[in-house]
Amino acid sequence: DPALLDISWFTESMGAGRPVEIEARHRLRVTALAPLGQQMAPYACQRRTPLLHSNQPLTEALETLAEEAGFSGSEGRSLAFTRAASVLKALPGRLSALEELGPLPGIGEHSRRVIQDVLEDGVSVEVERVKLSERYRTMKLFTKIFGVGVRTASRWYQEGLRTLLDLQERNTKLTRQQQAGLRHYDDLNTPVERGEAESVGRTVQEAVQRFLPGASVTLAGGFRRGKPRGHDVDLLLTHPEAGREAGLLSRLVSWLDSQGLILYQHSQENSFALCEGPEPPGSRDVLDRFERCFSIFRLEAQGGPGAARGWKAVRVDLVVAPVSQFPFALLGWTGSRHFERELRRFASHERKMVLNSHALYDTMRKRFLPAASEEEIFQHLGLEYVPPGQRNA
Ligand code: DCT
Ligand code: MG
Repeated sequence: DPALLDISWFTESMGAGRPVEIEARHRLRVTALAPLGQQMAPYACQRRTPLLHSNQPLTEALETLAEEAGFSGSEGRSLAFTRAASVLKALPGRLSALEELGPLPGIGEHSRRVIQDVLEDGVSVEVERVKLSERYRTMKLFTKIFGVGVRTASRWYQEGLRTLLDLQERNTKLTRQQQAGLRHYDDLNTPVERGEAESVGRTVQEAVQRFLPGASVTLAGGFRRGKPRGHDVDLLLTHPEAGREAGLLSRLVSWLDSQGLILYQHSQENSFALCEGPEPPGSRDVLDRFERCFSIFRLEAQGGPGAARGWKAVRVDLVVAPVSQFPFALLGWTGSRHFERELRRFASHERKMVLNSHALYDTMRKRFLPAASEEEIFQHLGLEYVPPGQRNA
């Protein structure tokens, strides 16, 4: 019972002279807390992780270190901090002492130290130092440009570039995508509100009906998990009759473009073929293989920063999935990133299956396992269904 877990209010307000009651409450505390480490399932996809949780300062500190490790190319270290943060997000209440954690899976020594510092001092000196460091700040500035990843940002940093102005003044070679990213930097780093995402969804839905009546447009990503704002709009397109979706994306994007709604776009074709068999896990970003359009929409402003100008640039990903792959695409595109990573790890390590956004492959029985819904995919994996709002790992 979550209510029993946080009894610090009780211990703090305990007066003297009531020893019997105190002892009874202490027993409660012990029995309520001891199983916590055992109750916490090792994979994030076995846990329920709500959007709002009680350990924000701790998870923020750990996620800063995860980000910093990613900036330095230490993927393993980054993952360790991400895992620790994810475990804390699933705790039923606020952590007030490190001991309460017990033998929780996935929280290593370094993470424990950070947690202890934040619990005791309110901040971690290590995290504060990272946040102030020139390298971290520059990497953050550069990787927030659409089309700039860690490798490019790192190269620029090594070349001595520090500001967006540096990029322009020193005539740094930029891709068309990065140029668009720089041009719309402020807009693209202003959160997309749910209302804006829904508005983009309606626009796309209306346009899609012109070319393919009956096709559906689904808002995935963080918004499907209940987030009130996000960094982009992730839309999945499909049609209930197999094959009808072919050719839809290029016609859709051309039309949107002709209406002046597209500020930037590049599309890629579907490169996934079931007959090839499954790809080895981790061989390539599996989300890359649908017919997909990376775009920047020109959204009529509904107040907010773009109001005076009348419009705002918004990042939109359009992804087309054949209906047979749709549940896999929906599961893969709903996230969170860490939840997805853990689902794939669980599938491979615990079930000898390969899961990606197209299909689920059973390597023991050497066959694909079809699914008509997300629920069926969880069933194939022998996992309890986790609704989107609880996938905020
Ligand atoms: N995804 C994933 N692995 C990746 C990239 C994406 O599993 N390497 C999934 C998880 C979420 C979904 O795709 C959409 O990605 P984002 O838009 O980056 O994430 P988000 O949760 O929607 O976050 P935001 O609210 O910031 O857009
Ligand atoms: Mg998103």
